[in-house]
Amino acid sequence: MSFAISADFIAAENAKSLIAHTDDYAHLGQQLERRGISIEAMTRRAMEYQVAVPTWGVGTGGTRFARFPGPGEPRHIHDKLEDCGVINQLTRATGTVSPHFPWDKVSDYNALRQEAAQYSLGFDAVNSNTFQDQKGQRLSYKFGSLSHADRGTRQQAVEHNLECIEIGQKLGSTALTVWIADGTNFPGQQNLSRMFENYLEACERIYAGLPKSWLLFLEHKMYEPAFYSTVISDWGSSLLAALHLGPQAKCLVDLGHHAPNTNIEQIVARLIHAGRLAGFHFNDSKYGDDDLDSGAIDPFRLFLVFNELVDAEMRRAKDFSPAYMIDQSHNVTDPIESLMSSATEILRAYVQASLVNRSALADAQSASDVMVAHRMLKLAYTTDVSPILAEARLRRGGALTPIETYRASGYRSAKTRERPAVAGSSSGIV
Ligand code: AFD
Ligand code: MN
Ligand code: MN
Repeated sequence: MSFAISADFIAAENAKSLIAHTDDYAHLGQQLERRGISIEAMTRRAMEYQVAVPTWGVGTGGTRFARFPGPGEPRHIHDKLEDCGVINQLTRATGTVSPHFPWDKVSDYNALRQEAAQYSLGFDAVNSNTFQDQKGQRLSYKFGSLSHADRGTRQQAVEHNLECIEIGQKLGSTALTVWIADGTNFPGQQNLSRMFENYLEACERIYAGLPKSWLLFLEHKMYEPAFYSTVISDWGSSLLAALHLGPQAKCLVDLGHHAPNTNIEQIVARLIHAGRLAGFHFNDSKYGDDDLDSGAIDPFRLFLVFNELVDAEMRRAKDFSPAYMIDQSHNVTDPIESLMSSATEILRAYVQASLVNRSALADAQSASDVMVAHRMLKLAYTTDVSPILAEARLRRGGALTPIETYRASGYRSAKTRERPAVAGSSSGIV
């Protein structure tokens, strides 16, 4: 294993806050014991939980106005893997990376897989890209890809997705995530029904190329870049498509892809009911696809999503094994810090949701005792589980204080010297 930050350095940093941590952990243990909860069981759950990091997340993002590059940005997939390695080394919660093609293209994928393994990383779902034109591309996606009015353009987009599956197989992935930007800006621009039919027919050909053990994740998004209509704009369209395609097609929920105030946890519950919840792209938002850090704006909503997930896990819901991924754009923070913080917030929501006494909650619901039921969720949500998260990291060789340890390591300044800014870096506006 080749790590940029040494295990000794992490241990020395951990030693600085170990006494305080031991104290806090013991205190929380007593508190939970009074509620009939074993802190040991919660720590084990935290140790097992993993969320994937997107390769595009370690580069600095931007808006449609500008992109302000950060120092020491990753220049290519090799630098991105190195950064993802640091995130996992300190948090021990992000053991897989979700690549995006053609952004992360290389000539030898077996070598890339080995390179990732050196950082103890594996590959999660592969993401295709038919929302931009690539250099030398024959047909343009300006007016759409999988739903394009032109058959040849649809076929080109299908072939790109099939190529992504091929690459993914070499990397050890088992899922393809498809998000398309297809839609219209003007009423009358296209036939709304025909666009969806074109999309379905194209997806059938992608689906036919899926290996048996693979899943196809369909990601919906309400709007942007199209503003009048979007082909896969909501979970209804996504579920219709998944049901049309077959059992290997599922619906991916990106938390930022809904109208403000949408009850996302109820959408999650419906997809669980249908056995078609693919998984998540975690982020937070105030208005739209803001791609802000998970838990930064509305941590209670994140908790409520996990409340549905833990509920489904506990009652062993059928076909339930969601994939967890982060999908964020870091414009004003160091992406490594944002991703470490986000992984922690996601894990926090998971552990908090695990504190809910499910049978007592069911009793309160049966008795229509609204206040007791609601307060049970609030009790779990207001419990500070930070010592559990820290203990899980510590036991797995990570950092008690990931961001402080990262800053103390000087990793970013070392990379700033090693990675001079290059024009046309693949870390674009996402
Ligand atoms: C989009 C989607 C999707 C896509 C990404 C590309 O969230 O996950 O892959 O942005 O940058 O909004
Ligand atoms: Mn997404
Ligand atoms: Mn998005």
